[in-house]
Amino acid sequence: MNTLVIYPAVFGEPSASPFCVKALCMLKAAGIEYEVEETADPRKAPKAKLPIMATDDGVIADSDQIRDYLEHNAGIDFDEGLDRGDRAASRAMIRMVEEHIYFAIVCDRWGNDENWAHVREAFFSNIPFPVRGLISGHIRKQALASLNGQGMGRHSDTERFERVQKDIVAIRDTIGNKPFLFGDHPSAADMSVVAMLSAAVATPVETDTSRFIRNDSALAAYMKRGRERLYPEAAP
Ligand SMILES: N[C@@H](CCC(=O)N[C@@H](CS)C(=O)NCC(=O)O)C(=O)O
Repeated sequence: MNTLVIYPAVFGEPSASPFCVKALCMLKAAGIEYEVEETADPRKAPKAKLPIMATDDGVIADSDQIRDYLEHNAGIDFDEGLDRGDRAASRAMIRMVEEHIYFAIVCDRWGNDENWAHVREAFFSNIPFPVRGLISGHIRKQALASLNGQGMGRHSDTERFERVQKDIVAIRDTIGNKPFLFGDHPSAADMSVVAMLSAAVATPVETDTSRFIRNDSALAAYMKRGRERLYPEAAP
């Protein structure tokens, strides 16, 4: 049996992490048997990040490698029907969303004091009260240092939004009049994009990014379609 290990549900999403939501979507689409284990502590994972998937062949870390594993072992092609050009565009789209927009969302959640109050409550409330503040403060400090190292944390709120807004418009323009990014059916990129935009919108206190996505009727319709197809249990 495959076991997908993810962060628990939060803010109306099936997991606090868009990478975990994407992995859930892939497992559902692959049609294989699996169970889900939730943990708030990634330290024992091979790369100290979630999601991971325990399989008969060992532990697979990273949603990208989980995709490779499923495509090689479950006979699925998440980009079925896409030509080479669209497959290339899909890969670039996934990288843009996961390696750029994602970090802006982390800034909005962990850097913004108003959002941090919600994140602290949602992620750390099971830690005993006397040490909760210390542990959550330490983890926040580490998260902000990583954002600084990665670079996104060095931009002002306005600069960050200006960068991410261009990416979001590129997503909207790629969808165009189609139901999904590359056609009538969701492909691998939709799993990343729907999970990531949903994470942005689910951020408790509105930011420029969440407002921009929420107020865009084409994107809102796309996300609704995507959630209904990919993880209907969380669709409104
Ligand atoms: N490239 C990884 C990214 C996974 C990732 O960044 N997970 C975050 C949560 S969204 C995490 O576990 N972070 C823990 C940490 O950095 O300490 C994937 O696609 O699975």
